[in-house]
Amino acid sequence: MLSSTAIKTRSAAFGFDLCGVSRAERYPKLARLAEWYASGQAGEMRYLADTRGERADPRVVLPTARSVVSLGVLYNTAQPHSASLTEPDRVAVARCAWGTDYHEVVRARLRELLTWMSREAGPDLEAMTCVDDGPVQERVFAEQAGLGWIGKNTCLINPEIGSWLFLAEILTNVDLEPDAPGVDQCGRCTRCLDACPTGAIVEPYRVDATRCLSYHTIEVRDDVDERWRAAIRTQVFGCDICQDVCPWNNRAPVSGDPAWQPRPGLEFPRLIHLCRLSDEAWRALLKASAMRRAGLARIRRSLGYAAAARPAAEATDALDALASHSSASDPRVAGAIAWARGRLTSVR
Ligand code: B12
Ligand code: SF4
Ligand code: SF4
Repeated sequence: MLSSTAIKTRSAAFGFDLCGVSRAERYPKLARLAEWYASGQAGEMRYLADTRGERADPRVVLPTARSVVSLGVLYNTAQPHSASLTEPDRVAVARCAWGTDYHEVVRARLRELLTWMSREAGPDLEAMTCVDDGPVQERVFAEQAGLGWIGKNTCLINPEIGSWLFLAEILTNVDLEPDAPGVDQCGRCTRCLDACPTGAIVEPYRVDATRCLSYHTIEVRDDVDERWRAAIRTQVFGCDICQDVCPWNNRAPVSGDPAWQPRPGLEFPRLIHLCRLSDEAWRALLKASAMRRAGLARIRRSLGYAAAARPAAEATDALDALASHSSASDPRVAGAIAWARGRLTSVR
C-alpha cells in the first residue's frame, strides 16, 4: 500500500532532497496565472496561456488525480554568488544551467520513483510526472505540500536549504496523506526587490517577466527590447540576483551531485572568452545543457548586449570576436553587435 511516508523515504534514495504531498485541488493562488497573463507580464510566453485551463486545476491534466507529490532537488554548489563578482570582465550564467540539463536528470529520477510507486500500488495506479515544462504551477503545489513558501521574489524557499531548487511533481490517483502548507517567512525583508537591476519584482510576490533578465536572455526569441539591453551587463544567461541576496540562501547547503557542478568554462567566465568561443566549442559546452533552450544565436546576442557595458577597447575586442563567427549573419547577433558598437560611440 502506497503511503506519503514511504514515498518520502524512497524519494531521498532516488536523489530528491525534498518531498511533500498536497491534494490535487484548485488552490486560490492558481487563479493568479490568468490575471498575470492578462496583464501582459508574461510577454511572449504564450504556452502559459495556452495551458491555462490545465494550470488552474491539476484534475484537467489528470482527471483521476487525487494527490500531487511535490519534489525538490538542491542544485547549489560551492561557488560564490554572481552578486559577489568582483572582476568586472567576468559574466554570469545562471547557477541552474551550470551542470547537466536538469530536465533530463530530474526526469530520469522521477521515472525511477514512479516505477517504484507502480510496483507498490499495483495496476490501478494512474500517474503523470512533470518537471518545469509540464502544465503545472510547480511553486504553488510545492508550497501546498510544505516544501517551503513562495517568497517575495516568487521563488520557492525552503527554511532549511534555501531556494536553489529544481521542482518536480507526480500527479496521482492515489489518496495520499497531505502535508501542512509552507509558511511565509519573508517578514519585512525587501532585499530581492531592492537588488533587482530592472525593477522586475514590481510588487512583493509578483515578477513582471517583461522586465526580468532571465526572460530576456532565455525566452525572448528575437531582439531584446531596447529598454532592457543595457541592463544585461553581466547576466548573459538567466539571472540569479534576487536569489543571491536572499538571506535564506546564506546558509544553503552545497550539493555534491556531479550533475550540478559547473562545466569548465561556465563558472563566471570572462566575457571575451565566451565571445571568442568557436561554434564547435559551444556545441560541446551546450551538449545536454539547459542552455540549449536559448540556443547559440540568442546566447551570442546577449553577449553582444553585455559587451556594451565594458570599456571601449575591451568591448571592441569582444564585438570583433562575435563578428568573426558565422552566426554574426543571424539578425539577432548582428543587431546586438551593431547596437553595442553604436553605444560605444554615442555614450563615450
Ligand atoms: C514562466 C517561468 C519563468 C518566467 C516567469 C517567472 C515568474 N516569476 O513567474 C521567467 C523566464 C522570468 C523565469 C525565471 C526564472 N525561473 Co522560472 N519558471 C517558469 C515556469 C515555467 C512557470 C512559472 C509561472 O507560471 N509563472 C507565472 C506566475 C504568475 O505563476 P507562479 O510562478 O506559479 O506563481 C504563483 C505564485 O506566485 C502565486 N502567489 C505567490 N504569492 C502570492 C501572493 C499573492 C498575494 C497572490 C495572490 C498569489 C501569490 O500566484 C502565482 C500563480 O500560480 C516555472 C515552472 C512551472 N511549470 O511552474 C519555472 C520555475 C518557476 N522557474 C524556476 C527557476 C529556477 C527560474 C530562475 C531562477 C532561472 C534563472 N536563474 O534565471 C528565474 C527566477 C526568476 C524569478 N524571480 O522568478 C524554477 C523555480 C524554483 C524555485 N525555487 O522556485 C521553476 C519552478 C522551474 C523548476 N521546475 O525548477 N521563470
Ligand atoms: S531574476 Fe534578475 S531580473 Fe529577474 S526578478 Fe530576479 S533579480 Fe530581477
Ligand atoms: S530576499 Fe527577503 S523578501 Fe526576498 S524572497 Fe528572500 S527573504 Fe523574501
